[in-house]
Formats: sequence, C-alpha cells, structure tokens
Amino acid sequence: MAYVNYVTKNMAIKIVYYGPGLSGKTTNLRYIYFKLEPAYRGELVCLETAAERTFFFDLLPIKAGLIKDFKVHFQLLTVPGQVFYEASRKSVLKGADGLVFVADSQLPLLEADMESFDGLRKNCLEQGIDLNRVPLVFQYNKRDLPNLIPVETLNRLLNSRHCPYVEAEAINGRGVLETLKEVARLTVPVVKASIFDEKLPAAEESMETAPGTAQMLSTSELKPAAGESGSKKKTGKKSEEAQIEFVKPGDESPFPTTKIKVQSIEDIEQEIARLSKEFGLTKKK
Ligand SMILES: Nc1nc2c(ncn2[C@@H]2O[C@H](COP(=O)(O)OP(=O)(O)OP(=O)(O)O)[C@@H](O)[C@H]2O)c(=O)[nH]1
Ligand SMILES: [Mg+2]
Repeated sequence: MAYVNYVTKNMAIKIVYYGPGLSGKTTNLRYIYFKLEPAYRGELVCLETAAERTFFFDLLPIKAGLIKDFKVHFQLLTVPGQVFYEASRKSVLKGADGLVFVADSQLPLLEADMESFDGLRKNCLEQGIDLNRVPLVFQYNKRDLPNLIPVETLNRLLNSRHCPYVEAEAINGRGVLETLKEVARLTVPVVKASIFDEKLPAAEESMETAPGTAQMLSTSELKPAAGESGSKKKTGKKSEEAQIEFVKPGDESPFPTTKIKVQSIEDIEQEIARLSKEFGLTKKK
C-alpha cells in the first residue's frame, strides 16, 4: 500500500527486489544510485554484513514525477537472499506495491531461484499480497556468465503469469533501468487506481502484460514535477506524455563506493525517521 500525505501531496510507492542470495539485487540499487542525478535520488542505505551480504535491506528513495498533483517517490528496497534471513524478508515485503524478482541465470542456481520464488509466494500470502495480481517483473540476471539457464526455461518455471521479464547484467548495468521502468510502468496505474478509487485500465487489471524486453517508461499517468521537467521530458511525443528519465547521460562511473554502512537498529530507525520527515509521509487513512 503506497504511503500518501494528502496535506503535503507526497506519495511513496514501495518496490521490493526479491530473489535468492547473490542474485544481484543490491547491485541493481547501486547501479541505479550511480546513474541518477543526486537531485532525483536520496542516499543509498545498505544494511550489510562485513562480507557485503544484505542482512536486513537496502533502501534507495528516488523521485519520479507527479501523479495528479502528488509528488511521487519510489522507495526501492531489496530483501536479503540468504535463507536464514526469512524474518527480514517478510518485514521488507510488507506493503509492497510492486515486485522485481531477480533470478540468478546460472544453471546450478536454478533450484535456489525456484526455492526463493516459492518463499516469495508464501511470504506474499502471509503479508496479504496477491502474487497473482501484484505488479511483478522478472529480471534474469548474470547473463554475462557461461552455463546459463535458457530464458524460456526460466519463464516456464517461474513466470507462469507471463509477467514482463528483462535479461540483465546488473554488474555492468545492462537491463537494470529497463527493469525499474517496467516495474514502475506496471505499478503506477495500480497505485493510482487504489488511491484515487479509479478503475484500472483492463491491461493492468488482469496484469497479463505480454512478456518481452522492457520499453522506456512512457505514460500519461506520470508527469514531471514542477521545476523538474527539463531532462525528464520526452521529446517528439505528445505534450501530455512524459517519461521518467533516470539516466544521467555519459555517466559511466563504477559503483563500489556508494553505500552507506549502517550497523545498528538505531541507525535504521533514524534513517526511516529522516526519510519520513523528508517526504512528509504518513500512512493512508
Ligand atoms: N558476473 C556477474 N556478477 C554479478 C552480476 N550482478 C551481480 N553480480 C555479482 O554478484 C555478487 C552478489 O551481488 P549482490 O548484488 O550483492 O547480490 P544480492 O542479491 O544483493 O545478495 P544478498 O544480499 O545476499 O541477497 C556480487 O559480487 C556482484 O558483483 C551480473 O550481472 N554478472
Ligand atoms: Mg543484497
């Protein structure tokens, strides 16, 4: 359920990256962080062990434009993939508006992918999320490596809903922004419909979006926020139509130094309080 503040006209949409350990969820967020201009994103908070494994979550807030006159932020979160962090996964999943399932494409990891997806199914059930309807995008990651599971197999075993899927190499950014745009494209109309009590367009209602490589997010649902239109506006399109332009052109920085390490629960609580204050967020009545 998106967080909405009707007074400050802010809205936060929660997107959770889920998947087995080491599939590349944190790498997705690091890449997005580096590609976005600072004006469009907050800090990347990585709660990880000394071995750089997520133990609670990573969080990256990004600004995305307007729905009606509400400023929209996406809160991108990752779950920890290691099996013993089940409690963290449940807690992070709570209230997710959209999901990205990051699968590891390496053949020996197929079982881990399937187990993780099974876990997602169970956890969604517990959290009251309908996995048959929630906006969901599959990212088949690590396509740069040898010994790959064919995409058709991944689709057959994991993606029975025929959700959009993206082949990715998160380590060098391939497919990362496409995944984000695809999940945003699916999620925004659903959130908008639930908040403004609108009827969903038929395609989103059934969520039977055809599989295929992601397109640039381009939707009349999202407009650039006032004063933020410059680089985000798509040229040569209908003037009403806008797109989220996450990429800072020409910025090819590698991304090993971006994370803020937060060690304690107090740090997490402080960070959440800071973000809530920044966005003026309260829960929807
Ligand atoms: N070759 C290759 N390596 C990748 C790719 N994406 C991520 N990695 C590497 O895989 C390792 C794990 O990546 P993370 O992003 O930390 O994985 P995670 O899913 O967040 O793992 P957990 O936090 O344990 O759940 C790192 O060494 C990454 O550099 C990819 O597309 N190709
Ligand atoms: Mg991680």
